[in-house]
Amino acid sequence: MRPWIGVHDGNFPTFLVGQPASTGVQHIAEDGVTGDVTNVLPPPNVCKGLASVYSPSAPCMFEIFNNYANHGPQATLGNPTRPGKTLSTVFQLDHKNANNQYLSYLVMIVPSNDAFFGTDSVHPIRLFRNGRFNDGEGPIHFIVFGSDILDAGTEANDEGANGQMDTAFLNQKVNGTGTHPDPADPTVHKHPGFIPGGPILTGCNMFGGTLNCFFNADFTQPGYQVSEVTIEVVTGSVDALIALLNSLSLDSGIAQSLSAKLQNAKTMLDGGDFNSGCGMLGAFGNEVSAQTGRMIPGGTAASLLAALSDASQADGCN
Ligand SMILES: [Ca+2]
Ligand SMILES: [Ca+2]
Repeated sequence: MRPWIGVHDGNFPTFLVGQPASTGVQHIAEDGVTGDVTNVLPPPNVCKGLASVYSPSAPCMFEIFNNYANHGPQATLGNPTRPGKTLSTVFQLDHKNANNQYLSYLVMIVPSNDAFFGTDSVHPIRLFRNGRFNDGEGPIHFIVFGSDILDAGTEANDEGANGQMDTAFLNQKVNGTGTHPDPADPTVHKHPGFIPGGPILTGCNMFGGTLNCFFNADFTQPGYQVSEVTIEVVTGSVDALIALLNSLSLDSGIAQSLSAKLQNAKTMLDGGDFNSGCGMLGAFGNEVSAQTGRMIPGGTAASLLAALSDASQADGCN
């Protein structure tokens, strides 16, 4: 539910198994509260002012991340998300920016007291290497299994068994209620799974006018798939340049040569190979410059070079 995703320099601390969770991770694991003020659906999702066990002055993940000196963009996606649904977002990153090199994420499991998954402090996802996305290996893709689910250790896993109303998305009415910390283990640890025959595995709730039941939520089953994650390069910066070139009436030999360079650059950039793609854009610029006033009129060349500058900037080539 409501994944938090942030891009940074590789040193942003999220959590460590065996150590107590931060308040920010507690907010995410117990209530899916990431502090994204753009999230307007109930429960109120702002970092501060939660009427709960949390200290009003304690920073939530969103603020911790913004206060981290070497951060890039971050995002919070959606709200309660049903199985099979896809969430996505696009970040504008610069492969040369030291604060755009790694990605971390944290996701709450609902319903639960404090089940979550994500990247720990020492294993953020490396995005760029040698000027290439994923070192030129294509999209980053992986499956999160039930065995990857963690318990934040911040709340007892009562699941409302004794009339408690503490389990988010099942019966909890107010964020932050529950027995804190988890008496079973107050540190982040592998989640033991939901209580067999307990309120979650036998329960249902109404949300958004739909009855949701959780009979298949035993993620301790072998091979249980929780989530599928894909991180890939999205470009398009060269498309405008290609369209401009195609709209011109240049000498066919020159046009073919320039078009080939742009198609190659597009292929390289789409594949995340920024060094080669930027080099190819540079070769395109050199050819345009060399032909300016010869096979390419000066005004036309200026238009191409301006569009090239935009494309180069969008892909961090400058
Ligand atoms: Ca717990
Ligand atoms: Ca709770």
